[in-house]
Amino acid sequence: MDRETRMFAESHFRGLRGCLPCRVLPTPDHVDFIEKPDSFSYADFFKGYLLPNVPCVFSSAFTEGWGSRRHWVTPSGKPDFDYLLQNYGDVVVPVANCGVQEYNSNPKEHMPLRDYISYWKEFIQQDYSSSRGCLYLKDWHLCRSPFHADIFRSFSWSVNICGRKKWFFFPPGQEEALRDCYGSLPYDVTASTLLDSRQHCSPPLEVTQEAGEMVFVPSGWHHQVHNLEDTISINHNWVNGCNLANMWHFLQQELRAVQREVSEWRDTMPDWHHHCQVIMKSCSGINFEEFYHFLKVIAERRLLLLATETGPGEREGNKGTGLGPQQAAFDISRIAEVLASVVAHPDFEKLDTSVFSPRPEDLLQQLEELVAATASL
Ligand SMILES: O=C(O)CCC(=O)C(=O)O
Ligand SMILES: [Fe+2]
Repeated sequence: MDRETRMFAESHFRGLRGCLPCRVLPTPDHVDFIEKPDSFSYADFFKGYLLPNVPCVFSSAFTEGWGSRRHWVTPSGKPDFDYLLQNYGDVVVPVANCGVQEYNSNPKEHMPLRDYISYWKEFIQQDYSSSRGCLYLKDWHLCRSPFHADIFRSFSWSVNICGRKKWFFFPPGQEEALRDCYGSLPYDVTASTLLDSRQHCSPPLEVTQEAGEMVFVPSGWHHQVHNLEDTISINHNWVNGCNLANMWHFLQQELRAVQREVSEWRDTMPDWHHHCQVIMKSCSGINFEEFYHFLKVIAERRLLLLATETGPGEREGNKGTGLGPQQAAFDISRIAEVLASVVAHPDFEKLDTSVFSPRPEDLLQQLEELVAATASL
């Protein structure tokens, strides 16, 4: 990240005055397609998509050099089962049954990839049907995934190594109009039974993703994905200074939901707040203590980077290869803002933070001092 981009980003967040970005920006009416890697920089991505939190699609030119696009795919563009079998046949993979709904997801089983590939070949031979139903290999997706937003409101990218997918995107907040009378989100946003509720929100943004193309999924955008043909894709999720506040907002919502569920025991259980954190951990995968630990680990890495990389000639970052001091300084300013809110949260105050190292208030003070010191970096 260069200095100008960081200044742009920091003034963007100052302008939001603590509001979540997704609540204030208008929704685009289309998804941008980015054609040429040579004329598109990380700063362009940061300013055009990460900060405003809007989706985009990168052309297959961006993934042309990927080994998986050469090795996993036959010359006719189909999954290369022989190659996958030879190289990964023994790997045990999680497989979901898409025909069976279990809450808002699908039941999963584990099997060696070779068994999954036998199933897949048979499925193709039987004209895309099987008495075993439509089985979905997690991470190497084979069929549609239910409507969801990504874990912890992370960003993600998804590349089709081969095959095509259809994406439906709803900007943050629009999913509220799709909830049923119990507050649950629909399993399938394309279901005809949903047409009524879909009248209350704008139509989703639709994208057809071709082989080699990469879709950027912004934070908190609900989406549903359909495989249009035999498809292998690689996905990656991440959080940075741009969506960290969204993650914290999401975790507070999760805790409130737990507290609502078990509110009737509040007065009879002396350690009710502690139990809410335990339940939150098991339902959401993380609790407030772990979130503090997450902030701490990232903050310490950024502090280290700033301490070692702020010599002359280092200030603009490593021309796209590493994080660079400007991004580190930006992330620290965002962590400081979020940590200030964490420390002041009544449920965080109930934790025994005297055993945390460093103490949250001390880390916050250190970060705030650094924010002041790096303002002119
Ligand atoms: O491609 C798919 O089937 C779903 C990808 C996705 O949205 C995810 O893994 O979060
Ligand atoms: Fe997703």
